[in-house]
Amino acid sequence: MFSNVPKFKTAFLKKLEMMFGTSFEESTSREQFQTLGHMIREHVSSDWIKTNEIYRAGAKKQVYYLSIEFLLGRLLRHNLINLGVEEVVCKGLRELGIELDQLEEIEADAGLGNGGLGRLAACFLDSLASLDLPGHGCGIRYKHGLFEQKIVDGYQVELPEQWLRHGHVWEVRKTDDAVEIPFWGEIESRLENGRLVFRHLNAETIMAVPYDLPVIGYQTQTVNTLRLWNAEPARFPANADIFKYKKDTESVSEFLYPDDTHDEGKILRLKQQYFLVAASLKAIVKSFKKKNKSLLEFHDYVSIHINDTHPAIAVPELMRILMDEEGLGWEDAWQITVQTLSYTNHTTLAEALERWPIRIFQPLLPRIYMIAEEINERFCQEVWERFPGDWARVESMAIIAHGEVRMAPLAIVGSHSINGVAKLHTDILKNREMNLFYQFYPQRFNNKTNGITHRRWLLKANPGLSGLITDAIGPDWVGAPQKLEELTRFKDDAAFLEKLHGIKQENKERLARRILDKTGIEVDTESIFDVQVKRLHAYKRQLLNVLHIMHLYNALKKDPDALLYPRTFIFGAKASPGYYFAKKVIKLINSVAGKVNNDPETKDKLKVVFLENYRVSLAEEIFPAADISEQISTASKEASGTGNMKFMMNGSLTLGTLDGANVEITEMVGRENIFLFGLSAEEVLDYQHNGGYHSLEYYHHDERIREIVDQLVNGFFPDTENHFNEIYDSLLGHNDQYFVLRDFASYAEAHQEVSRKYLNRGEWLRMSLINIAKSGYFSSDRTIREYADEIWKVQSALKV
Ligand code: B1N
Repeated sequence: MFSNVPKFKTAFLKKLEMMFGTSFEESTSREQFQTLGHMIREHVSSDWIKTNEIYRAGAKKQVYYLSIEFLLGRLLRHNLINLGVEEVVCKGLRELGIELDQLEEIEADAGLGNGGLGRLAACFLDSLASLDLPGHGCGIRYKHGLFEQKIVDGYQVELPEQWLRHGHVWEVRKTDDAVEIPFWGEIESRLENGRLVFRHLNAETIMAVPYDLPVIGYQTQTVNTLRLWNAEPARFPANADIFKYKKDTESVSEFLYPDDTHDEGKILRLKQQYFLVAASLKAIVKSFKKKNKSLLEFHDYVSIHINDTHPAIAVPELMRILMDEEGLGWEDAWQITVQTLSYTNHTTLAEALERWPIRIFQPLLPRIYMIAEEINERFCQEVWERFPGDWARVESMAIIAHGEVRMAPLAIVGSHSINGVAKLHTDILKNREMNLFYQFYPQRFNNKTNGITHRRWLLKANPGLSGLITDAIGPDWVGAPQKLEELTRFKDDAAFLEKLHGIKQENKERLARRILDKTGIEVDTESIFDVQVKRLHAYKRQLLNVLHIMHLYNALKKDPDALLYPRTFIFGAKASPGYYFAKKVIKLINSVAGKVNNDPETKDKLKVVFLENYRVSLAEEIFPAADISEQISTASKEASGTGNMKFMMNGSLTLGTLDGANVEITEMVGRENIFLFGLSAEEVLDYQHNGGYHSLEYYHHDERIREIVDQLVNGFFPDTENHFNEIYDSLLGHNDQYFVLRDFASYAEAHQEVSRKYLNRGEWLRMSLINIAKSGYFSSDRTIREYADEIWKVQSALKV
């Protein structure tokens, strides 16, 4: 039905009639969108079935990527591209008078994630399928994804997100694969035939119903599965309040927790974690059993990855299944568990470390707690034997201590591989945060630098640039992104560079229209588009950016020629609803925008735009239009960052600290093709351990800093008396934990360098081209190959 335009049109019209009993003329855009979605699903169904058959019958190992978040975004265009039918569909629809661009907008943006961690999981799914690797996602089908952000009076307001309001065309409900998950109750142990048998009594059970989504690889037959679990009532208990029971069970998959890199510690979150893990492991074991292999070979057929510690409960849960349900002894079960599981750490921030009070954990998951205790006892014993008398070591490595279950130690002890997400991050894990574990299990630690799918973030998001690249070096880069390197041939080709410029301008114009439409602000597309889009967090230092804008404003007021080149600063950021400081920074950005954009003396040189409700679909319009990518976290705090890679791939130049993957971006492009500033990770960690930083000194000694910091509290923003006291206090009262003032001068200098470089268009474009050419390394295809070869030991299912 997609083989040519006439066939597509006929099939489309027929399908539309059948699905909605309406003529094309009377159909709505939503009906047209649904029709197309169903056609695609039908089209892939035979490949989906075939893929599953190959996996079921073949002796190949399967990988399951357990993640509490999958930030998918929209799938229509992505699926069309991967199936290689985008052109046919686009043309066919156009002949019918429908624009694919507009139909695309009908699809809800599936936002089942907070930020980088969830988006990484989505990029990995695309790479797994595109590389024909047998890898599947396991997650939760949250009824409400990350909240929708509105800006009211400059402040963030959260609304519940409603992605399922009109259904989700891509999903298939699999009622027959539903499983029951027990919580609460008591554990009875009995000796039966010389063996201890455990029974879970008086449990409250929740039904986990899977919804499967096809994960379509790029121009391949492979269709993998993302399985999202929905929580539903199992059996209505007699003599109980059934409304309450229904509400309580459904609440487990109701909301995504909106805390990026912060642990909320709520019981519902632990329920979600066990719900995801228990349901997924049940399904995994069931499908393994169909192969009729001995359980002792489980790890030869199954690899289970735990994305951060959120699914770390897989360690005791797999032990429970192998022992209580399958009858294995501890030693065998433990061997299998460790060899099956692997774990990625995504942050070293202390506030993200998951620890559950025993008083919550034990009653909710009584059998799991018993097993966790035994894992802990055996592990502490081992530590003690290797380091006799070293109580402090045992105490700090223990899985259960001081009334808490610690999830990172649980994940480390129960996995054969532990990886960080960028070289610097992995080094910090090995040498600092997880050093004792590294000493204990040196061979388990390894690095896997993050990546992004170039198919969504370049091919799909930036058709202009992709076309130029294909014209220049042919289409092979889509399957082999490292081939982008061939673009370096054009670094001195003025005509080519001008084309690159033209494409950037078009993308900037498109974004400018979006900005005008959404905010009413008119921006100058000849100005430098300087962009910071990411979650709002103190360590990411949006505050440094906005304080610097205040400084530029002050400078312009004193000297109209102070700015070397006009700038448009663009922000997009959601703050966790309970994160008071972060919300104040959003308000500050909007207050500065109000001031700068409306001052006749500055408004033609300086613009500040805050785009509300930053999400995947908006991101796809922003990256292609950016000149500058702000990656300005306090060094050592950003584990990797992945936005940095998306910008680079679209030809933006990074203005950043040597943090996370910025370090490797610098290695790839060379020091001369990036704007670096600020303290190194080493220096930051040294200050943190040995002291020696006094933010007041920077306040007193730098006039520019004094002026802007004072403006936070001296009535400079007329309508916001006292609004920024906390920000002021964070900088001076609490000694500026994230070294904003310490890095200010260096940051301002780097900005000047940006303007100087932009004045030389040829040189700027050459730098931009080199960034694109070197970005292939940051494709998640490279990352996934490394995981597949070095951690999971899985091979392409199509290779025999
Ligand atoms: O994971 C990304 C990295 O690129 C980012 O640097 C890192 O900050 C991010 C608890 C997290 N780390 N930890 C989280 C998210 C949700 C949550 O509830 C922690 N996100 C990251 C991909 O590696």
